[in-house]
Amino acid sequence: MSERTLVLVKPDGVRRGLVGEIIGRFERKGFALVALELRSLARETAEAHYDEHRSRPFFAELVDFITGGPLVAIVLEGPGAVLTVRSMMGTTNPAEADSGTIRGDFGLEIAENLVHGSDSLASAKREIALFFPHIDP
Ligand code: 3AN
Repeated sequence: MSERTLVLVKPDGVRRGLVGEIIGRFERKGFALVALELRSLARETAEAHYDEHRSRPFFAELVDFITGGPLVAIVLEGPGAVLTVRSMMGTTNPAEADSGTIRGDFGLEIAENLVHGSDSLASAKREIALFFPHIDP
């Protein structure tokens, strides 16, 4: 079934010039671009986005990082988008991610892991509404 999911090219990906590479992978896979914007996140938006991690020791570092420069927010659409995007990203820690995944090919550190993708359909709906309130999640 066709789904929508939220993808972020995080500030490290933008800084390193990997926006085209990362979006290109999703385009070549066959996903449709529904929304795409370069923007800097307000602290409140970042804290809402990462709400589930609020009690984790790395929360402040995570919010500093994600608000530390422009990122690219994208809504992608396609069959099974949530799971397929997650598999194309690779595991959270890039040092352990498989080659052929975005994190496996371009990352080394967990705190700078280049991309975000919604981890469930429910998260996708919540995150799309947070980033693109005018778009149907
Ligand atoms: P994913 O991004 O693969 O869904 P989550 O949801 O477990 O991973 O973590 C959200 C974000 O929090 C990660 N993308 C990563 O940037 C950051 N993060 C997770 N674990 C750590 C950690 N141990 N140290 C620093 N940052 C972390």
